[in-house]
Amino acid sequence: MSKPSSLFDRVPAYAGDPILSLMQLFQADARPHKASLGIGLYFDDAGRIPVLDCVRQATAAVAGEERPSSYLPMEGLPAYRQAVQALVFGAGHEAVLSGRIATLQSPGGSGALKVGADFLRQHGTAGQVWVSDPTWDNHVALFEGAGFEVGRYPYYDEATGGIRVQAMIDTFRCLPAGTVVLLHASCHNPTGVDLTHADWQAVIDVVAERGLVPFVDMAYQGFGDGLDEDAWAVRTLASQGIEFLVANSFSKNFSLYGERVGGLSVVCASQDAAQRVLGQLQAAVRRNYSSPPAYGARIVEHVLCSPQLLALWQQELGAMRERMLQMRRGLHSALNSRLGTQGAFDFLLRQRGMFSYTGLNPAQVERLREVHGVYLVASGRLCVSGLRTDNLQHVAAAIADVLEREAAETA
Ligand code: KET
Repeated sequence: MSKPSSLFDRVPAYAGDPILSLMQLFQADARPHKASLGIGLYFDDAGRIPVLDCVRQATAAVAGEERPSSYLPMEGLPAYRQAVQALVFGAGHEAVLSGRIATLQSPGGSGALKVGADFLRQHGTAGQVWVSDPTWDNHVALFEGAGFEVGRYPYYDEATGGIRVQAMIDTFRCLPAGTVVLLHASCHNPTGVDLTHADWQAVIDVVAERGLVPFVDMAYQGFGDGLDEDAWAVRTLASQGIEFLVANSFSKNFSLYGERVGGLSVVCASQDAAQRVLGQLQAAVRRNYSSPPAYGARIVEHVLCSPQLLALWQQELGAMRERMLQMRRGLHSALNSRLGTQGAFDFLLRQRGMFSYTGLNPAQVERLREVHGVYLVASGRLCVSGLRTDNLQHVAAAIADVLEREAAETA
């Protein structure tokens, strides 16, 4: 008699996530000179994930409050939600003052994207979302998981290192009304290449003309040019009467990855609509995870609501941003001097945020990892915050090696 088959015999093995699996490989690597330039984590110049001073102070204050751990409301803490609106849109923005934004506390940026996608799938008009080519891989999985069909609009131009704005707009022009378009507020992941203000305006015009629904992912507010600067597109969309969604995250800018702190805001035409939308967001939360975790949100709320800690956070965030720019400049000059080139790596200086798209192919990325212990994502994405004063030369030598090898092989 053959053994009865078990329920899960046919469950396929998981191939692993292209970004998260790198973190495990890296941790298992015993080489002391290894460099983590894969996952989007901010490291300081000593290679540590920092505990921000503002977070340290807020943690002490929150711990001293000693309150029972009841469930939070489905939509999260009221003061936190208000603080998120002020940070994302600006406290004096007409859309905030008129109460036409529904904001929800979410488990990180990912939780905001999932709740927003579920909400749109149920109450939006079309089951299609278009994402940039390329984009953060998980966008596709998240939206497909919520029942969307995912299309890709042209974005990065490999030939110039810029953006194919006209092709992007032409694609938008052909999309049916109600189609969701996923846009990156700043610090585009994985390319580091952002739309200019003029590009944004052209995109907003076609979004308005076609009745498209922007879903803006703002995972890196403050990592590009500043808190207000990085929110420019979001605030402009809100001023121009567009109805749209924004997912924001405090994983990176507060260095609070594990606490899962973020927000989802839906900008509506009226306060009445925002109240009904908030109700349906609550329903979406209830059937996903019921209510959000409290700890990280209390810390972020404490910082955002205290003028002194808010100023400290802005200062610490500014230092993180400056360090990443410094590392971009450092890698740029180290590569140019090793390879005797001049303009070849200028993209490092033009791109913004944590990531640079290097143009290295999967075989080169593999060689970087295997031979040199330098970890990049297979797409060639390099996380500049994994660079440090004391590993810049090693990383530059490793990249120079794989580039020279390729040149020798093709000669
Ligand atoms: N959006 C984007 C564009 C993004 O890069 C990340 C994380 C998230 C949302 C998720 O944010 P969170 O608050 O952690 O849920 N990106 C890095 C980590 C990851 O892949 O999860 C990364 O690209 O390395």
